[in-house]
Amino acid sequence: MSDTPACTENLTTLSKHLAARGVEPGLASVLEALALGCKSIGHHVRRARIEDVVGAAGGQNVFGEIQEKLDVLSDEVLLQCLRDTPAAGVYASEEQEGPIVLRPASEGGRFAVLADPLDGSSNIDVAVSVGTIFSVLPNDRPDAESAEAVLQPGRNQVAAGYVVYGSSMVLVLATAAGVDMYTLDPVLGEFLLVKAGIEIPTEKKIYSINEAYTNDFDDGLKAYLEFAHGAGYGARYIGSMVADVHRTLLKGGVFIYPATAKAPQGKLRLMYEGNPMGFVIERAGGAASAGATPILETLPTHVHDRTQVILGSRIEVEHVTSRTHPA
Ligand code: P6P
Repeated sequence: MSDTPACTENLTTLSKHLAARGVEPGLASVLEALALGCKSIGHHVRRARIEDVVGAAGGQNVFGEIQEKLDVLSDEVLLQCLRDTPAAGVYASEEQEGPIVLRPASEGGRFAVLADPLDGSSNIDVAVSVGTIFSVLPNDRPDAESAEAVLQPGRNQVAAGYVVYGSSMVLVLATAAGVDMYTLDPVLGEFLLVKAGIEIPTEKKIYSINEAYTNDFDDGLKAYLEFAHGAGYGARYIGSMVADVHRTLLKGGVFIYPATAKAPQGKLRLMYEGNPMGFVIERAGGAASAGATPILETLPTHVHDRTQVILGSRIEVEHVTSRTHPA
């Protein structure tokens, strides 16, 4: 046996690590399709100004919000990637009126994918980090052929994650085995594993909330902010959920998007923002609350339901909910 040194190149690709994690091939194919779609979306985000895809598309989404050109493009990319994936049965997104049945569970469409194809897209024209958020549910209910198959609590997710289009393209993926982080190597065109088994710090004096809405906050949340201000907390708020949650996952702290007078159910969407981010944070050892109960326990009534989000380090979430929702 020659004594040449072992290769030190990081060649642990997403596909290789999913297999090593024991992720079953059908689910792995859906996650690899989402990763492919995000590589394409990230390419367009980086070239947004060059390709003149910054700005409004001229239409509105189902909420009457102005659709950015890249919102529409990103949604089409994910949909195309999943149409080409036999295990993908249903697709739903912030940009779609309702869920789309790609193929019945009876023909192999065993998973439902819900996505916010490009979260925070209004930040693109000022080059702030944005991202794609995705949630994967089993498409195994008796009514699997119907769009309602996606109306499941977040506890049912089999995988969830996000890609941050920032200084690098970072994929964070949570499965039953844990939370892993990959960075895109632009030369290889592969997401390479950079950290396996991420665990969120149990506490960190950072809170992330849009304090411009303080007058709308309930007394409990105002009491929390008074506590944080007096206990030497730092404030960090980017205004792009993927960026704020990614920082919270890696450094600890708490991210809060509460109910306000303007958004009495909260602004963020349950199925493709609260649930996937809650799954990632809980799998990393943190907590994700909708106020009185965990986000993942919420029973959805509609694919576009909204939710409060209080997520991050377990101790930091408790500092908030013990004041907003005392036992
Ligand atoms: P606000 C971006 O528009 C987004 O949907 C999330 O990415 C972000 O966390 C939130 O809205 C920011 O909302 O009201 O603070 O501007």
